[in-house]
Formats: sequence, structure tokens, C-alpha cells
Amino acid sequence: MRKISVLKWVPPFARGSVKEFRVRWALEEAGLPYEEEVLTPEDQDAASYRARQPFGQVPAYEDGEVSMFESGAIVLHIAEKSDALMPRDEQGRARTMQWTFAALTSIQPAVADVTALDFFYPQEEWAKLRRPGAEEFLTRRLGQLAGHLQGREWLEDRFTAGDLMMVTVLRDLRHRDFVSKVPVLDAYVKRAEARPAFGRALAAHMALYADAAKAEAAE
Ligand SMILES: N[C@@H](CCC(=O)N[C@@H](CS)C(=O)NCC(=O)O)C(=O)O
Repeated sequence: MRKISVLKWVPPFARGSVKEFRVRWALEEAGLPYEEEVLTPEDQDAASYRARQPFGQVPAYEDGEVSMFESGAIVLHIAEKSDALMPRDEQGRARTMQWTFAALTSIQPAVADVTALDFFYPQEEWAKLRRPGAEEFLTRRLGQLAGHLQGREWLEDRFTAGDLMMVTVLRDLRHRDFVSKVPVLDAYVKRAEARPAFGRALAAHMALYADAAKAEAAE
């Protein structure tokens, strides 16, 4: 049985954004069943886990054939096995990979620069100085992406793993209005979130933290 590692607990702001969610969503799109391997901080540090994921992070993935880590690589590995995530022709395969890397290397760093300021360094003086430049660059990148998506449903002529990765990156901004104020991006994310596979994956991901959320609400 396929297995993905997940974190037993994450802070509220991270729920819905943990990188294992990408893999869950890909498996749901592909119709492939999986099991969770729930990790405590001690499990993350164990030598046996570090041998599979040297940084002690999630997700790590095993399917009986391969053992691997890195969410983007795992999603592409799953996409290789499913028409639902990647067309079979060379151009379609190449462009699915292209958009997966674009999400991870052209958009995610700009998003991460801003979310790090928001969640980890909200009050630091250096962060106040860094914020205008980071936000201006992110806005520029998102504008360029919106330009490509204008008049399209998906990044290509159908949904692919590239959209899956791009949408998970854009969703990291849901505490701010960078995406929601750009109609073409807002509609793109909502279109992806309306996919049944997305709903199943998010429900399974959030179920992990349901008890913690109840306890926090009662505090
Ligand atoms: N580049 C890695 C990043 C994985 C990552 O950042 N995982 C985070 C959760 S989103 C994690 O495991 N954090 C816990 C830790 O670093 O101890 C990937 O995409 O798989």
C-alpha cells in the first residue's frame, strides 16, 4: 500500500498548507489509495526516518516500488502513472513538468518571502524594511501568472499536476488578498478547490488536526 508521512501536529496557520497535502490531492486525482504514516517530532528525528527524508520533513512517500521525498517530485511520480494528472504525449508531459517547476521555483519563493514575514517575523524591524520589496515582487509575479491564465481554465488546455502544484502554492496566501483581489487568479483557485479530489484530500488532511482544533477552541 502507498504510504505518505504526515505531521501529527502543526500550528493552525499551517493547516491546509502542509506539503503532504499536495501528495494527498494528487493521489485522490489519480484514484490511488494510500495510508498515512503519522509522525511525532521524535519520529522526524529518528535515524530510520532521516534515512528516507534527510531533513526530517514531510512528505516522504513509499509505494512498494519507490521510496522518495520532495512533494514536487512525488507529485510528478504519481502523475507519470495517471492520465488524470499528466497527458501521455511528449509535449503534454513536458509542459506538465514545466508548470510544476514554475510553481515551485518561479512563484513559491515569492510567496514564501511574504508568508515568512507574516507568520514568523511580524514585528521585527528588519522585516518591516523588507516587506514592501517582497510584496511588490510577489504582486509582479502574480500579475504575470494572471496574464497567462487570462481566458484559460487551466495553465494548459486541461487540468494537470502543474495546476495542482500552482494552486497549492497560491493557497498559501489565503490569509491575505494578493490572490483573491485578482479575479482571474481567484477564479482559478476556486475552480481547483471545487474539484472533488481536492475536497477529499483537504478533509483527510484537516481530520488529522480536528482534535487539536477543538482543544484550541475550548481554551
Ligand atoms: N521541499 C520540501 C519541503 C517540505 C517541508 O517544508 N515540510 C514541512 C511541512 S510543510 C515540514 O515537514 N516541517 C517540519 C520540520 O521541518 O520539522 C517538499 O516540498 O517536500
